[in-house]
Amino acid sequence: MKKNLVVSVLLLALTNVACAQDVKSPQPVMQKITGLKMPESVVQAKDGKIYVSEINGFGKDGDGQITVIEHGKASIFATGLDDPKGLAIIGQYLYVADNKRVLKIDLAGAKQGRIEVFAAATAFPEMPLFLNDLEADIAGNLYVSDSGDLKGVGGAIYRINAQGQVALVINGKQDARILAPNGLLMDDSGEVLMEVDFVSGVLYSYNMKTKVLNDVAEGFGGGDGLVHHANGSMFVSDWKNGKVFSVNLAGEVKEIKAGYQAAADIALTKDEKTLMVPDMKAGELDFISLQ
Ligand SMILES: [Ca+2]
Ligand SMILES: [Ca+2]
Repeated sequence: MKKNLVVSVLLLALTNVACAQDVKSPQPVMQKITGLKMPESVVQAKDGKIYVSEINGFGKDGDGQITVIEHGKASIFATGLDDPKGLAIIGQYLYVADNKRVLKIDLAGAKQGRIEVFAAATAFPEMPLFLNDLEADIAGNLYVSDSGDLKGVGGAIYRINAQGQVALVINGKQDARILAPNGLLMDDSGEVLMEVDFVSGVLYSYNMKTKVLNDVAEGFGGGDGLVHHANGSMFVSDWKNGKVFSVNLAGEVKEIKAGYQAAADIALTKDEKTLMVPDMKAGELDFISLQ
């Protein structure tokens, strides 16, 4: 009962974020995209273009890329990345968690497609091991999860300000429950960060002001993507078991789709009518209608 109350309060705060955002209907629900090279994350820009990060060879540098999907057609947008994972858009820039660094790519104008290192590995307080999800707050800070060795050692979450300066938010040395943080979700206040852990499958909320870490829900296996819908519910993907779940305002967890080979970092379309699911091992981007 107490847990449900915590969830409701959190979701209420998160609802304000979604309402404040520009919600348009740029593209209809699309056919599954196939032939992607180990897709990990996806994001839709305001103009309707969908960007997908592709790891390609796992642990192989230089062969990662970003694909753009426009009117159902996929084409390569940027190449030469290492193992790109989490994506976030701030203004006209696409930020990419590229294994041990964070990149910034111009989405428009004369420099479209230009890649810049926004936060190098050396900018982190400790050398990152496996940078994974990216999340922006309304003030323009980025949050990035480091999933460590993916077995429970070296996990951390960092904040990167607009100047590219990196600060530790929380790590496994401070709280033993921080094993392999993956999906991140920021609330409207900019104070409460939700995260789902890839090792424990637990969904946490972390109040950065009071430094209290709360267990919100569990059972997400290899927790990966984490998003919030304006109707109050959240969606969580389980990479290891190929499933996508919804979590309602009461904190109740429901499986909405199974059968993926590896359901990676999910995202909503701008109109919030569709959930986009990169199936990493299948090399596909799937679309789940939420209507
Ligand atoms: Ca690679
Ligand atoms: Ca991820």
